[in-house]
Amino acid sequence: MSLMESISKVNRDLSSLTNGTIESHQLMETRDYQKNAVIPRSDQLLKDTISLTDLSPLNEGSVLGCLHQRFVNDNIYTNAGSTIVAVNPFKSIEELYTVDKVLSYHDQFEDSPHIYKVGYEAYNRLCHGLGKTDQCIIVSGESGSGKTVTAKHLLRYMTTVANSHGETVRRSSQHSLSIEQRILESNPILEAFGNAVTQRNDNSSRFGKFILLQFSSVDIPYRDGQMLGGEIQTYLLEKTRVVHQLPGECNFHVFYQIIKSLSMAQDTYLGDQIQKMGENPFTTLPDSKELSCNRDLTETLDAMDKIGISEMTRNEITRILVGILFLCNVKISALDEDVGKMSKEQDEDILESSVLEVSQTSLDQFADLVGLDSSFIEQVLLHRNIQSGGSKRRSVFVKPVSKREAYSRRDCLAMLLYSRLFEWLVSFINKQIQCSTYDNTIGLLDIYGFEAFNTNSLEQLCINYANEKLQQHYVKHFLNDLQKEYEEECIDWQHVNYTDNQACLDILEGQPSVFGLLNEDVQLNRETNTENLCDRILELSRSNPGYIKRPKNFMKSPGFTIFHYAGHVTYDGADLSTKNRDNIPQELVLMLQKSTNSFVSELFTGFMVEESTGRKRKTVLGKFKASLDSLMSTLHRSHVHYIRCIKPNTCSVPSVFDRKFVHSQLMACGIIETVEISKTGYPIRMPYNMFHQRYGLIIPNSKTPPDSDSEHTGCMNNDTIYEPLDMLYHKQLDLISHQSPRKSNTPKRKLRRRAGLSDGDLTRKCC
Ligand code: AOV
Ligand code: MG
Repeated sequence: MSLMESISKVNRDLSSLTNGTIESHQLMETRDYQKNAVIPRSDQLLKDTISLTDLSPLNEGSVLGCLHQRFVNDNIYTNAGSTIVAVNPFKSIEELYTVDKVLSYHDQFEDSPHIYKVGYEAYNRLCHGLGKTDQCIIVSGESGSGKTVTAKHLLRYMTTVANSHGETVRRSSQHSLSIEQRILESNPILEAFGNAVTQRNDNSSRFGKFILLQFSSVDIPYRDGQMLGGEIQTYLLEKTRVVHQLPGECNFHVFYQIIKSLSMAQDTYLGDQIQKMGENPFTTLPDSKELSCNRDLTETLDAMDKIGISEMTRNEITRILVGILFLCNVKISALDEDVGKMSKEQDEDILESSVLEVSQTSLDQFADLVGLDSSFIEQVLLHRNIQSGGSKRRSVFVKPVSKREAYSRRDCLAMLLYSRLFEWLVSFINKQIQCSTYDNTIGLLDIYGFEAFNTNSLEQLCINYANEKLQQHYVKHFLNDLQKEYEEECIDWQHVNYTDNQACLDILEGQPSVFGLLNEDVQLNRETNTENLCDRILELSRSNPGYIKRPKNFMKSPGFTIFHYAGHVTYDGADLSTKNRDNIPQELVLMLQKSTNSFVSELFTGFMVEESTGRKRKTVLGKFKASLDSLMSTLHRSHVHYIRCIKPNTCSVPSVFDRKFVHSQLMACGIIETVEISKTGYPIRMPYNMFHQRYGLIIPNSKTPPDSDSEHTGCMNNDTIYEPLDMLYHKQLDLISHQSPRKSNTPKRKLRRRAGLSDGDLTRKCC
């Protein structure tokens, strides 16, 4: 029998072990696989266990089988050591998220895996000062895996269990919504402005969000662990979406909400404006399933109202949004242009000497809505300022721009307005929810998931870099540091190998790196030649061969392929440098500052554009990296909890569990290694001095408390006692936190073996 035949046979035999969930035609099917693609499996596959650490044998097959079995039974959450795996059901399972459920986890009546349990653990640690008191919950997973929904449920959990007990925190005289309600109301606003339909997710977050919930200290009587406020930090809104969307994708939700709502409101000014424009007023908006599935504008405006945005400001915001749509419809053409005879390339490269004109109707509408004069806008769109001379005798010349540049100035204006509006909203929300004095925090991180499209640009580079950073934090913090700690404490430990993504991060942000080369182009103000830039980037493969590669169609479309932890992605080199430069012409900002509309001019008060060149010139990548570095510092200061979201299939439909697809996600994020380490490791750790403070009384011959967190004098007498005490410490903690006793008995068995004791001896020795 050939190798292929035997593998096929094994495959058939193994299939016959499965239960009735497998269709009969699948049992009959014969497929050929490479030997290393076959995963061993056993009847454990049928086991619906709440914790992957209980699986034996523990391997990719049994983990996959267990998650599948639970998914079929609507048990979407499973423990993987201290991490929770959440498989997106793509259907509503209401009983999972009732208020009773929240309370049953809060009161510890329930212990089965759930995101509320993670919420409980974070809140409990914060309240009882176990180790680092600041907490962070990282929700990760690929695009459409359920991070945003998970983060919303967690936020609801926190606002329910830590609410201000009816005490209304008033920030403005006319609004008396409690702080928790305000925090919750920020969600629909930011989703409307920051989420959009993508190829992967109908409600994809196009910005990263880190919400830091602020709590009172446990020492304040009657106010222990009370939520006092919050602060939202956002990361890189994908503003290019305002002017350009990939095929099958849409603009931000709020635009569709506006069209749907205003086109019905005929007797209003904006409604009339839209009616006048005919059937398809906004050619720049792609058709969208949005119109049927999206929230209504009134919901977004209601949330704005509740959070304290006045009716006048809400109207101004709506006007700006409609204005942006009109602006995107502005057409630019040359007066001497014979459009019919020109090729696309000729059309885009119309010489600077050609006199350009702008379609007046859309421009007038835009000008009216944002409080500017249309001839002033036309002047700014079609001319650029050139400065000459030193700082003392600086002169400014005005030069006409090419058609291509005029369009890019128009797009820049639209993106600038939208991104400032988004920043204004975040800052307004923060003013409404922030508390100046607080003691501890719980951070919830919901960042855009890993993305690989047919065409990937700077946005995907940033998104995938952010995911690499989070993966590195996980690998370093959980898989590496934990094992190092065991080794340092001389615990009998068999090192578990894991995939480190440091080499990929070196390619992205090291010296030299993709980021370095892209930034250098901007700082030295190099004329960008895409092919040359990509060639320089591909040179990086010399130092790190397995992580970057020349794509097959390089000659046709220069770019580079990066092998990320979650899969390989080919980045198109074409617009990378321009997007990274993100040049905002000063003239645009000065124009907006002169708007007669006070809200528009307020948006740009104090807004500074970047210097065009020099080492200090900030780039998009530079700013993004700095914001992520700051996030990483926050994570390092906090006790981190992980939730790994898994997408069960690529079609976003319920009841389909694509094993191959799920397997690739489990492998990429290191779940198998996590489970292995957790199974043999210790689930709870505590500084020595805190241990002594709690248990010193029962430690034989221990009088002196240790001097510091790491000093273990007084916590043990000798090796024999130390080890059983270690067990006692877990046992006591289990009792104190009312958690069920640890399921895994591996450390106990190990200790017994090493100390030569039976279970009974262990207990006697401890107590
Ligand atoms: P993401 O945040 O991980 O993607 P979402 O949280 O937006 O993904 O989830 C995508 C869709 O999956 C949602 O719109 C829901 O329809 C469904 N879904 C997710 N979690 C649940 C759940 N617990 N119960 C029911 N349906 C769910 V992205 O932002 O694209 O990275 O960038
Ligand atoms: Mg999301």
